[in-house]
Amino acid sequence: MTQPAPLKRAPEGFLTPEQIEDVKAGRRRFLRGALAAASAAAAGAALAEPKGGDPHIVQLPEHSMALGQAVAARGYGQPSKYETNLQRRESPGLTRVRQASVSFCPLQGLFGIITPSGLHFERHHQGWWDIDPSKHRLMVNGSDPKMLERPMVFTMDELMRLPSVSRIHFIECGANTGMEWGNVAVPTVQYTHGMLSCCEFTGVPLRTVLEMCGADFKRGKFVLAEGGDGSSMTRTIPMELVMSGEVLLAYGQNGEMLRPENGYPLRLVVPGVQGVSWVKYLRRIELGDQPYATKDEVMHYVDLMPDGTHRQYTSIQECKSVVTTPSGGQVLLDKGYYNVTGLAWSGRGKIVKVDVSFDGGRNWASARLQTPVLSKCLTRFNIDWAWDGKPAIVQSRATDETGYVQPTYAQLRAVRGRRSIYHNNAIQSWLVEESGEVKNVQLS
Ligand SMILES: Nc1nc2c(c(=O)[nH]1)N[C@H]1C(S)=C(S)[C@@H](COP(=O)(O)O)O[C@H]1N2
Ligand SMILES: [Mo]
Repeated sequence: MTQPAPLKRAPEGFLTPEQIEDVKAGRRRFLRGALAAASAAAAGAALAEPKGGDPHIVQLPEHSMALGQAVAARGYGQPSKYETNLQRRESPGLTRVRQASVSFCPLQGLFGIITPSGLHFERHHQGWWDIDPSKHRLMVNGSDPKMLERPMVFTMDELMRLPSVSRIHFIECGANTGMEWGNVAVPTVQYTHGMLSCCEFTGVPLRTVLEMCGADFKRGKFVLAEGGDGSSMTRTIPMELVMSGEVLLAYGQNGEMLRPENGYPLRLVVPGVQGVSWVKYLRRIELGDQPYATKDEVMHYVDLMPDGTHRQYTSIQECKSVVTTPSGGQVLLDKGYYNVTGLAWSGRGKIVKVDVSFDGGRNWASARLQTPVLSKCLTRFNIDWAWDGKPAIVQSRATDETGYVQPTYAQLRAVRGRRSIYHNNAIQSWLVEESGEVKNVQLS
């Protein structure tokens, strides 16, 4: 048996005396002159080369020895060049034109619960705009003159003077996972569940603005929200949600102004409700006494039931979860320990439990819920797994504070059939093959 070579480490630390001399020489060179940064980098590069081929000699890399880049080179910070694979992606052939399309959020590559603004999924019906905030207006009116004493038109500056709140909420398109109603359709969690994002939104409670306008809260039972893009996106919001103070006229997203793709400069935030009601480029709010039955509530965003009828106004996103690692398209390199992680959410409140199965639903164990666990917000869960290298089917099943448990495909299809588009919150299954490859599967 050969003994492992002793680690050659100088008593002063991780440098050999020879390397320390090199560092000093490099510093002298660096201090000497006008081309300081360039020469220091060169010195660093030289030192990073292995010496004498002995891998146990600790070599300082260039980035520990030389000056980095100047601050001004990066006005608005960008991700590392090594992270360029983490992108929103379009599902090829999903829509006829790219202006009425979706880009999916790369859930498999995110940590915690916050979606970076540049990776927030996008859903546009008529393309996105970068609207001049100094020209944008929000009109607030009543369906008849008595509904609201003082109809008003607000500039962005006027809205941004009002008392504001910041809250973290998920937004999920009602069509998320919609391609999977019939059978497995897409390979990765980005495409199965990526019409989902979660940000800190900042804005003025809609209730505050309605109060300023002298709204008649006895007669006013619904509001209509209308967008300023070509889609004329209009949605009815029930007053209970508005009166709770949760519905926001939002201009902030993750600490800065909304991104153009996400409705800059003003969007409605309707926690727990499907994405379509989070009207972007918001230009008008009307208070009324009945639902508006707009095109986006009659022709679209209705649930086709097995008997051929359509279910309307099913706006709340029911409790749902998904394992993001391991998930479709990933490869486990070897058997042994894995931190299995995923996301759970409910449009009705907080997540109280997430169970995970590794054998297709025969046995379940409770995952650790990571704090914060917030209402109508993504909750991150983690659970330990020692993979024995045999085929496994990984699933997660969430329960929310109302006691509702996420259904299996069999349970969901018994009620909803297989031909719907919206509101598929079934338990997702990932097959881990012996090779370590992970595939999207459905258990019948
Ligand atoms: N004005 C306007 N608002 C809109 C839409 C739109 O096309 N126009 N799309 C809706 C739909 S269907 C969804 S799922 C969400 C998507 O929001 P996001 O693009 O910020 O992810 O915005 C909603 N609000
Ligand atoms: Mo949507």
